[in-house]
Amino acid sequence: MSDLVEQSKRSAAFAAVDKHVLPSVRVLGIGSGSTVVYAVDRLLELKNNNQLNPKLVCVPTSFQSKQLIADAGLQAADLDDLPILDDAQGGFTSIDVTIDGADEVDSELNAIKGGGGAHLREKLVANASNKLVLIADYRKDSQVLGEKWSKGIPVEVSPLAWRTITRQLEHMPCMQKGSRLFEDEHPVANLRQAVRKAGPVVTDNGNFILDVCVGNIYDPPAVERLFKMIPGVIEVGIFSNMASEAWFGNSDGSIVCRI
Ligand code: ABF
Repeated sequence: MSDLVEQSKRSAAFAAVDKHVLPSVRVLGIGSGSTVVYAVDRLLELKNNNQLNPKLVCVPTSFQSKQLIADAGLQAADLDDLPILDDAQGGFTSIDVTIDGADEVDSELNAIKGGGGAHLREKLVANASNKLVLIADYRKDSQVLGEKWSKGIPVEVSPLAWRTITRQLEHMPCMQKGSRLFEDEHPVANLRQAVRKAGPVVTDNGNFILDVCVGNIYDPPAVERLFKMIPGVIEVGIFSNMASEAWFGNSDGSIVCRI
């Protein structure tokens, strides 16, 4: 990875943490991936300067993020062990803000996630958060999903029916009610393989991942819903209308925040 890319991940992560992890934040979701490592670096600096809430609790989205939290000496908690923030108002969120990476983010803040295979837990944590803030380098910033991320939409599936689900995904129509959902007439779903042909990648939850190539995605919420309806699909790596902000580090050292 070039220094420029690493520097841009770091600057996006630091800026997002500085804006959102104020001493008032009690519960923080911690995403997964290499950009989030920089976010935790910044949290550690703030902790050492006594600038974090002393009661801060962090909610991990993967074994990797659990380890990052532990290594930084921060307190971890599981999502369902936390109280609901605004119970009296009938809400369901228990996390103030979650900071997470992404594989691609479009102009409306829809995202592809799951390149690291953690999108089930990432979506559960994002859904339970008042705010989802994405952090990424300039290579992930796009107008239309699929423009930049060419590896396909990560779909976590039950190992019991992955071949059936593969066929069903590959027969998914690209049009619905006269409008185009995605570019390719014939989607291709690839079972994600471990390095050196060591068999399928198995997620933290014991499932497989299909990477579904469809070209550009013109209607992310509709594609997310369609894929999600297939029995055996556990979670789809399209996060439509979930993020409230995305921070991108640019190659010239500047930072862009999209809202
Ligand atoms: C997680 O890590 C994922 O949803 C996404 O696939 C990936 C991004 O990783 P990186 O920050 O290393 O590009 O956030």
